[in-house]
Amino acid sequence: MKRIALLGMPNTGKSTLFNRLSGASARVGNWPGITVDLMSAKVLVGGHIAELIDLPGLYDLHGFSDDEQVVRHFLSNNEVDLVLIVLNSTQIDRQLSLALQIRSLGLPAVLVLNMQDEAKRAGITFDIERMANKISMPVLRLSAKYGDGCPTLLQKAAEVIDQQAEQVSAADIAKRLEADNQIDAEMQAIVEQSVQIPTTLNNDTTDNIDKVLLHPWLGLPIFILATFLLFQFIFTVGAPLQDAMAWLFDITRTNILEPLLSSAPAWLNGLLLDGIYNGVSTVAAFVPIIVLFFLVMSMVEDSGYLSRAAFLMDAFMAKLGLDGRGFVMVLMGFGCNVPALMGTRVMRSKGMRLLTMLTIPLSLCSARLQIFIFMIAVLFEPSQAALVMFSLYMMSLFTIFLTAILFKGRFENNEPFILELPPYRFPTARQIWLRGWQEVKHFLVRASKFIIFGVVMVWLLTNFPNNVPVASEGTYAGMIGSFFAPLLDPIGIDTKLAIALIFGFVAKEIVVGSLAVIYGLQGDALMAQMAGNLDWVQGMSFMLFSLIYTPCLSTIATLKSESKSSGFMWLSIVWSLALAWFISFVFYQGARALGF
Ligand SMILES: Nc1nc2c(ncn2[C@@H]2O[C@H](COP(=O)(O)OP(=O)(O)OP(=O)(O)O)[C@@H](O)[C@H]2O)c(=O)[nH]1
Ligand SMILES: [Mg+2]
Repeated sequence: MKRIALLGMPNTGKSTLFNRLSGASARVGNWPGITVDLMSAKVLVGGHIAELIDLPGLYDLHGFSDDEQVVRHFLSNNEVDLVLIVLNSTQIDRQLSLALQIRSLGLPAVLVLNMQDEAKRAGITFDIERMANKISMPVLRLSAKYGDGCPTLLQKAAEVIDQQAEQVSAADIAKRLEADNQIDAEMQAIVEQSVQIPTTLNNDTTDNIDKVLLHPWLGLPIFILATFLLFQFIFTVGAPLQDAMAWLFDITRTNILEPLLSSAPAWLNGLLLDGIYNGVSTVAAFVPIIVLFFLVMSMVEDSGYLSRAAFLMDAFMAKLGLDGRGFVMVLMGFGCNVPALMGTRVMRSKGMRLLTMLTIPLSLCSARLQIFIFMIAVLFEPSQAALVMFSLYMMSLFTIFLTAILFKGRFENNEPFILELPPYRFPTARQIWLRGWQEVKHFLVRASKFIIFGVVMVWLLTNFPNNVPVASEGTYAGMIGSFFAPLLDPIGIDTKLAIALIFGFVAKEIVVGSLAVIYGLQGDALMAQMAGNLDWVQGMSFMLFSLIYTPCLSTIATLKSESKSSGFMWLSIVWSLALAWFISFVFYQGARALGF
């Protein structure tokens, strides 16, 4: 099978083109460093079935960040039949150097001048014949986002592959990667002779927006307000959808499942309905909110505002031993901590990378969001919901900053970094849809992996031994709860909550499902029962603990694999457990002392 690799600088649209050509859904975003690992898919090129490979962006073939090494390692170990060099046409004067570096490897290549739509708007024109002559490889114009030029690209790619006499071996490439060349002069000559760039680029819209959004003292308040409004929006639209889902699951149970299972043995009935169905449906009711959350997230990621957030926070983050990129990883962590941890690969300094990785698990991910939405609905008035939610996000940031300050001495860093501010963009409906669908799939995979396992375990622990009342002190769950009571009593967490927390260590998605199983109820009945059992101080203490302690096993596994150190993984686990307990303790005892 032929192998085609996409190479280019970060944020040039490689993954967008990959998705276009293959129909896959690699993650796309207006931030350099979204792709950190290989992704491959099959495509039909001329008469060949080819493997198309999306790679992380790189500034330099000889760069030494972890994601640049991924590319080098790939080229040194795989025979490649064609390289598609993807450039951002509006930055051709800076990006052509990489194309020349790649050319010097001697691989068959096609130069793809992407983002033609933006180049046209900026008034940049290309003489592609001339450029092709100069650079001695086919050159073509394309817009991956809108799909213009893709058929021509496939045609050209097929031609190049067909003409190719023999393959360059990976070992040869590895050798050539060692050698360095001087290509600045050649690059200048090509740009001068075959590209027309207006002396002043008309990037007016972006500049005008930035005048406001990057305003020295309005910038941050605007950022905070915008974040607040986005969450407010997600709740206002999402909460009724969630209610509707819960109601649907409820009537399905009473009208269909209960009659259907009425003749089954009591234990089976209990396991299926009070265990699996209650648990899974309580969690599944959150799907609309999660989808909505990621739709908004995909718009934010594609807008280019992340880089502005990095810019606004950079000076502050530097005081904490981090930089603006760390803040963006934390924002990405609001979606899911795992890709955020992998996103730190763009950092070249090991110390900075580890310090950032230590803070990311404290970022309030969408799985924890479910717990909070649920507990807030149980314990607070609807009018208070947004404020409580917002305070939890602030708490998440506070613990992140605190962690960085406390540990910055241990992780030295001296990496200067230059922040690029890409133009503002708006995702196409197709991009938003791809992302939303991707997240739903991810959720379902996790659900089948963790949630069903979790709720069945919780059901077993709360129903056995079966000579005592369900979920009472005498059950296995009760015994575990009593064991941890000396630790959890001082922070107001009772046995039922304790069991949910223990399973929450596996994945936060289990927590709400476990509560449903432990209480043997779902929907409104569950909420009413819990509201009667807990007061808001206990609920808040539970939320604080859930917020801060280790998010899930996947995060732990990623921490270990990215840091290549079990010691670091344990540091993260122990630190977050200790911090979670301490903050819950201070809150709970403080609130009680004040008479709440
Ligand atoms: N206007 C315009 N935007 C594009 C085009 N192609 C990609 N983009 C946008 O450019 C941004 C970066 O796209 P990605 O596909 O994630 O870029 P990448 O090269 O894979 O980036 P890394 O994985 O970080 O190296 C996204 O906001 C895309 O929507 C295009 O042809 N025109
Ligand atoms: Mg990419």
